[in-house]
Amino acid sequence: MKGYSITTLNEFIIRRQANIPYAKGELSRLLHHIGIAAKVVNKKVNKAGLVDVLGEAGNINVQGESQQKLDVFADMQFTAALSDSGECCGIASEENQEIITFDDDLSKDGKYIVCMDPLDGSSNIDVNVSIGTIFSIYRRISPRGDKAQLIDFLQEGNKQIAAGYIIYGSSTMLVYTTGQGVNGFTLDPSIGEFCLSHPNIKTPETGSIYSLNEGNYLKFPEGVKKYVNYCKEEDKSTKRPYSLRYIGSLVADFHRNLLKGGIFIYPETASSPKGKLRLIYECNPIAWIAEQAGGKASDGKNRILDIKPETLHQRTPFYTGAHGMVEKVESFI
Ligand code: AHM
Ligand code: MG
Repeated sequence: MKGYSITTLNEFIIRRQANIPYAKGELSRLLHHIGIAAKVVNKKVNKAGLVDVLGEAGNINVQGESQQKLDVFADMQFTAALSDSGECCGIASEENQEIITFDDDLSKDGKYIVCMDPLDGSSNIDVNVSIGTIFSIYRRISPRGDKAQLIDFLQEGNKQIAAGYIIYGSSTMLVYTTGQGVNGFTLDPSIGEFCLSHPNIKTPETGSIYSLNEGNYLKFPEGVKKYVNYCKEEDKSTKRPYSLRYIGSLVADFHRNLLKGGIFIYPETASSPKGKLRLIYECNPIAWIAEQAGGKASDGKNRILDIKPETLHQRTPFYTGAHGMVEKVESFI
């Protein structure tokens, strides 16, 4: 009987490294550590409901450990993995107001910084709906050997070295890019490895799904209202009316649209004039993946990846997905 061949995430990362001249393996090690943290967080996410039940009395579970909220747990796990890698001198996370610098000699010498949303869509945890982790890696600007500084984190998205997300869904997947296309790996729980399942992902040029929180319709800008109405109009030649699909978990909404063809919109609204989503650890990594898969990402007018961040937790309106659909909504705006 012939065995079947699989490509694990680590093997893939190492093969890719060979394509980059002078690569010394630092980025590969960093990605490898992100993969490990993803597996640990995945295990915890899978047990979330169970742990909550067991932990009800005084928030202490049967092992005597105090309960942590999953997003705090994910933040700690990814922070530890990045610190352990020795390749990363600091991180910015949705969970922390300020940047965190790793000040041991090895990490201070690290070339990279990481921006992350350790557990996005966390309002979905309690109801067993898909959630995700988003990450983005940059080469530092400050000199190696020094502490990481804020300027290392306020770089345009077009300077990203690697970006990706993990979706904890009906199966767990890690999707990432280093600027040579987008590849997806599904976690095979029986062997505990992310295995290449979606090589060279390309998103359809146009699609028939639109994803946004339409409950906010009355607060949308006029152009977005017009686009929403356009999505609902009957026109067989453009497959309209489109289907509305909205999970309320950016990673899950984006991932579905990436594979099936669609647009994700989180616009500015009357109550959030800058939108809701954060530029550096939510929009930039997703935008780069969209572009690498042949799609598009904008704030309605400008390319997301060209926006110069001014603050760590800066928000931006976000329109991303199939190229043709993002162009269309921009034409309404
Ligand atoms: P979070 O970072 O607090 O989890 O919020 C981000 C999430 C995204 O995953 C999702 O796209 C959006 O918030 C949903 O917001 P809303 O509930 O306003 O539709
Ligand atoms: Mg988030």
